[in-house]
Amino acid sequence: MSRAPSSQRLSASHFQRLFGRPPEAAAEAPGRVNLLGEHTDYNEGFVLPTTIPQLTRIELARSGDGHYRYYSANLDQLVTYRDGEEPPPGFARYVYGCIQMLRETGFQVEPCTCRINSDVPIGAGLSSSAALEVAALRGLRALFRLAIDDVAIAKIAQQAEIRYAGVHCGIMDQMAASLGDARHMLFLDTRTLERRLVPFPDGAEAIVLDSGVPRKLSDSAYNLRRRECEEAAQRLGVPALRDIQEAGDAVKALPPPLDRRARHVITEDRRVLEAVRGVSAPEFGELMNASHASLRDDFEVSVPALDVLVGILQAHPWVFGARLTGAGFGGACVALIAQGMGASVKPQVLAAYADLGYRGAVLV
Ligand code: NG1
Repeated sequence: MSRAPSSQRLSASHFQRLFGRPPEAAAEAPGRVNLLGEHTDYNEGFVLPTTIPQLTRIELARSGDGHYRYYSANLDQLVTYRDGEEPPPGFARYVYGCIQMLRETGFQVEPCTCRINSDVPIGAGLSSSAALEVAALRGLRALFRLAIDDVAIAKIAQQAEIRYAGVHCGIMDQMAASLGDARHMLFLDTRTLERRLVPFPDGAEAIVLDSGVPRKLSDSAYNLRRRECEEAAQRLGVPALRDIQEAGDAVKALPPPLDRRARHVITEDRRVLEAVRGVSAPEFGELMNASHASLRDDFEVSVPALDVLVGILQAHPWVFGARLTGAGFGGACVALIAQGMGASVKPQVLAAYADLGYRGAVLV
């Protein structure tokens, strides 16, 4: 009989102390970082995320007494509610949303208890919410033996995020957490959900650095960008910007800033399609650099600190390319670097960033 790793034994006994019974099921799901394809998922376009080593873990059991009890080890917080009640906004709302969505989809879910523990950084653009949703849905699938596949888990997780966390997001994060892996990039068509795991360019790996700038305005600006893209698509007479392949005369004739917004989405989709043709690490890096310029100039979602950090990364001899990742307005940068060089690149880049008065951090 194999022994559980010590951290698992510890948390299982913590679960027992919390709820007076051992867990009946356990699951986990990773955070993600997007290499290319930013602000394309809600335009039904292409994305290229990979998963990160940090995970959200969940242990679960039936509660047997009509109560739902969710414990967050990170927050040391226990939230309790009964059917007909709603938990307050926060981590419990994500689990609640997943259960509500499972029921709406026709699955039977009984009241349960769960313990959640995560090392996915929160609010850094690494999709801690998708990791929690997918971990919760995997755990509920195991506990109640639900016949539900990984794509359905991603779709239900996305609906939980939209309906119960109030974030009108695309499906990239949940698909990455449910179907991605850390050794590959997940090439995903967000319209058809066709997907393929593609290897990293030879001799390259990804690192992620936090700019230290919180993503304050991102919710309202994100929704504004969505509306601008929808309006551009409508004026161009297509269901979504994904349907335009060239930033030609019709795009140029759009009123500003819709012309620039559309140009970003169209060129970004092309960069993803180019990247999965099997390009070299330097070519992939060039596509990332072009993506950052487009996010900064056409989509206008960068901030000075992100431009500074990306500039330092791009100038480093072991870096093939770098750009902001996630929605923007602060948060993290992703870089493709020579394999095995992270231990020297990360401190050198952060020291140069600190010399300019900023305080960054290593995320991956
Ligand atoms: P981040 O910023 O990593 O949370 C957000 C959206 C994604 C995608 C990117 C931009 C949420 C939960 N996720 O990601 O779906 O649209 O922005 O490419 O809002």
